[in-house]
Amino acid sequence: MKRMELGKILFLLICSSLTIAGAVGAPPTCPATDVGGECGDADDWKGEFFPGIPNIKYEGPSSKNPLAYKWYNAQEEILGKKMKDWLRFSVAFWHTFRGTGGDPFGGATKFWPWEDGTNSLAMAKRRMRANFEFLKKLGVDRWCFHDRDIAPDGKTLEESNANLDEVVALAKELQGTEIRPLWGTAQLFVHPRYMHGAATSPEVAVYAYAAAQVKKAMEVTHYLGGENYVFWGGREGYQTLLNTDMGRELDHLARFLEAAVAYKKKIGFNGTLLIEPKPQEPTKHQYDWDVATTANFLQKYGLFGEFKINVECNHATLSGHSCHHELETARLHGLLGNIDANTGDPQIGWDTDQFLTDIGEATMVMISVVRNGGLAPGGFNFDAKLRRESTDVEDLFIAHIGGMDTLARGLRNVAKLIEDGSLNDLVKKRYESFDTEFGAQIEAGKVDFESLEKKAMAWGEPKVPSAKQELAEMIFQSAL
Ligand code: XUL
Ligand code: CO
Repeated sequence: MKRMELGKILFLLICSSLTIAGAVGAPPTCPATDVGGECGDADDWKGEFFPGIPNIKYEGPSSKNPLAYKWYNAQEEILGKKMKDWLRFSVAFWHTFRGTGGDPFGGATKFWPWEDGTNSLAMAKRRMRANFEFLKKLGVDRWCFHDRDIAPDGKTLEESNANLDEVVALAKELQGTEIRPLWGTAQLFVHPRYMHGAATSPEVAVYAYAAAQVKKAMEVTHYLGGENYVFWGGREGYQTLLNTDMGRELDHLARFLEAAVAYKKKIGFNGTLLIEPKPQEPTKHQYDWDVATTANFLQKYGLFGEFKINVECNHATLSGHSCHHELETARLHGLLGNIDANTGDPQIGWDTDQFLTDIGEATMVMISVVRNGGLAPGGFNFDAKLRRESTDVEDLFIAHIGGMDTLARGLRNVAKLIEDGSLNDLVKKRYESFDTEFGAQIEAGKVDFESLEKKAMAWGEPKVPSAKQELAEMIFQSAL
């Protein structure tokens, strides 16, 4: 075949697949023009958003009801605290109420009945009402949001702020006395102005715009009684070092965070500031690569003590660590503040943001949380979404119930491991040679190289015992 013809065929194939991708998906179930129907351009909504869904209750492990908790029993005490106080669950507004099921190869698959296909203020308010009905039915009293998830961008910063104020006023009313944001944040990665970064953009006007957005997002988080504020630097990184002054960008990021600390104090916001590491995606390299990198950054710029870390499990695995490793690293630095509870897929190399269903992983996560004495004022934010193919409203409930039960089961397993004590004994035994007088002197920093050399000569070749890894794994498994 001639090259020209082959090119033509390829071109036609590409065009037809693009047409297919563009055509997939039903129209919104509630078109914006449907003014006479259930969803007009007002934010009101007749009846319930989730009419077939009851308030979710604990029914115990033998229950077969998908709309009930089998392991999460909010008021039950485990290891000296109520389950609800260990777990402090939160719903992520962006996934649950703005997730469309779209991916790079296809558009939306989810058209919730209350959506009218617009990003209007009226729609934002109606969505907020759906959010609070969802939280109440689930029995969860925390939620997390980005400024631009909950209210539409305006033509100017002033207009965006006014939109946000209007939606936040409604959220405040709907929160009542029970519900509060676990954390708020500013979305500094979707708008094209942030394509080179926000705090690390080489454009000073972008740096200023980002600061203004964070200032406002901190104000509304404070106003809503939020307990934390998150910085996730999705575009704070680089695509190539050939065009990047990394030293200058890191300095800018530190100045930006210093200014945020100063503003937090100025407005009397007592919430914890959290940095959420992620190694890459959307940038090729994100500056807050993992917990250790972030801890070092905080130390270098004198910000230690002002920030804690929000560990996201799927980000942990993207950086080549386990979630447990990241949690333990954060905990040992005194930086463990919050968990974005999700998981990745071992066969897919990107941030799939799935609900955690692996009981072993959940147990390891809860080992760190229990060692940390809990997460408060942080908690578990379900930064997790339904699969593209899950399109029923009830799937939103099932996914959260599953995630909550998995972590609750992890907590119960930790209690079993602690009660049994043999895993703890195994670890303790491995280090018992340091529980001697000489070992204690080493740990106290009182032994120099000359004394160590003398001991080495006196003791001769050390007898090195087994690590007992398989036994440790067997004990761990027996608690699941
Ligand atoms: C992105 C991510 C964000 C942050 C908040 O990977 O995790 O949703 O949690 O900006
Ligand atoms: Co996250």
